[in-house]
Amino acid sequence: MKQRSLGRLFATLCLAASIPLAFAQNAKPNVLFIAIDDLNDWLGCLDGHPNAKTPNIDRLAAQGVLFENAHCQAPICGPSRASIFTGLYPASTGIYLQINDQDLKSSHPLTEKCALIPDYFESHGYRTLGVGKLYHGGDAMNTFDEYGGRFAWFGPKPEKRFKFDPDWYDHKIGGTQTDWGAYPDNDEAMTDHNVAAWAVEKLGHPQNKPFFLAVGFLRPHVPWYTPPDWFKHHPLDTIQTPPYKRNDFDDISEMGQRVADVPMMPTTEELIESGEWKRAVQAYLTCITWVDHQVGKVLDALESSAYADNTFIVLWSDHGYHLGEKNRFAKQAIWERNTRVPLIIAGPGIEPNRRCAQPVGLIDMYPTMVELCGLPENTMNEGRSLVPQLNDVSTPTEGPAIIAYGPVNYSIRSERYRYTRYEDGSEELYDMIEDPNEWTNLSHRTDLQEIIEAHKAHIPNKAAPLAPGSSYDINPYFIERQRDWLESK
Ligand SMILES: [Ca+2]
Ligand SMILES: [Ca+2]
Repeated sequence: MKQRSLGRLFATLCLAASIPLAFAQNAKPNVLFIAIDDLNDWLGCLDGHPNAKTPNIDRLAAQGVLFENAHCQAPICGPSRASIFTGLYPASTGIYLQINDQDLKSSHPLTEKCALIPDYFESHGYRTLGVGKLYHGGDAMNTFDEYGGRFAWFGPKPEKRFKFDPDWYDHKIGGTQTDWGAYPDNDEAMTDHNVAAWAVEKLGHPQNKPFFLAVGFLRPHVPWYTPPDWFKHHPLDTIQTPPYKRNDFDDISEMGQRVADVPMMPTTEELIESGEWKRAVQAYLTCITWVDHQVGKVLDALESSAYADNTFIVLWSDHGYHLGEKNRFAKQAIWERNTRVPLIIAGPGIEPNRRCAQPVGLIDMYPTMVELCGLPENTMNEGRSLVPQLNDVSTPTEGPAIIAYGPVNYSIRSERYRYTRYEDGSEELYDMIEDPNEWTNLSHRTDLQEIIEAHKAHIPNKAAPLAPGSSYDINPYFIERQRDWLESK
């Protein structure tokens, strides 16, 4: 996308003394809502990894506000997306774990009553369009006026795995799509290629109503396959592995380790032994560069469309991912790299090239978009509108980001600290400025008890029991506990 000219930008800013006033009742802006699956903070603009190559997402960040301390509300697809689309916290709905999509609305009196994002926009005069992975499952796609398809769930798959199969290891339990390598031969076979093409086509069509267009990309979700040509962006000899400390778990509880234990997934020690760590990192980075390119096509299409000047762009990922830190290659934990996500908001009246360090949640996107578009506030929304931060990035948010993993494990992320409390009461506290890798658990420091108490106060007092339809079979701890959580009232 070409940089907007300064004159044009200045004119836009003058029109928009504050963002919500920018649009009269009858001239509603559009929304382009871009979801990326399993993308951690390995973006050029987020400084998450020295090899990150994401020119298109970086240029979007340069056009708006990059929330550099944004977090999911649950560290796995289903509940994270349920929280985003309902505007409700997992502790309110009971959707902490994967849930069958047909149960999303009926799982709790609150979700039954709430309007999912597309429904809310539709009821306020919008045409809603969606394509690719938005909700975790398929049924809720009916909430869009027009849905372009999901294409293949995991993307194209070769007949045989290239690098990793849990069946090769005696001690592995369960199946995983995790694998990496160059596949298929051409871009056209990739899910994301088709998702981008559908969105580009829609942006070329005249719309007689304001639109909400949601575009859900699949990579870098496993398997980490991209066509061979994409690997040239990340030559193996340039790849740096992320920081890993062998005795890192010495100062955390057994419960903390159990909650994060996903036996089917590769461990760092295994990939060090097989010599595959760098290749796994290379493939994940390549998938990110691949998806960045697809995002770029959609941004280009918007820029050259009739909607370039009256469309808000919101780009996010549903949760983060470990690529060897903490002896794991997985999501499904409540450490920083599992919950920190890209969140960028750009559009008319939003100052370009700003970074907001305030803690925010993906749950805040719903009320933010509602306010940006001048729709009436949805009083059921539990998130906070980020319009004050879009107007001035130094405006403090009212509280930290709250992340749940099951009804009894929480992580609270403030501007500086990350506090975590597990089911058995064991705790972790990290100073994210001094210790960005979360290597030194400070929860036993007597001089920090006040800080701990201040964070602990944000753990929900009441947690809804596990929503019916939840099922989670990848982690022994959750398999053991979820029946109790379903029954607890
Ligand atoms: Ca995901
Ligand atoms: Ca440690």
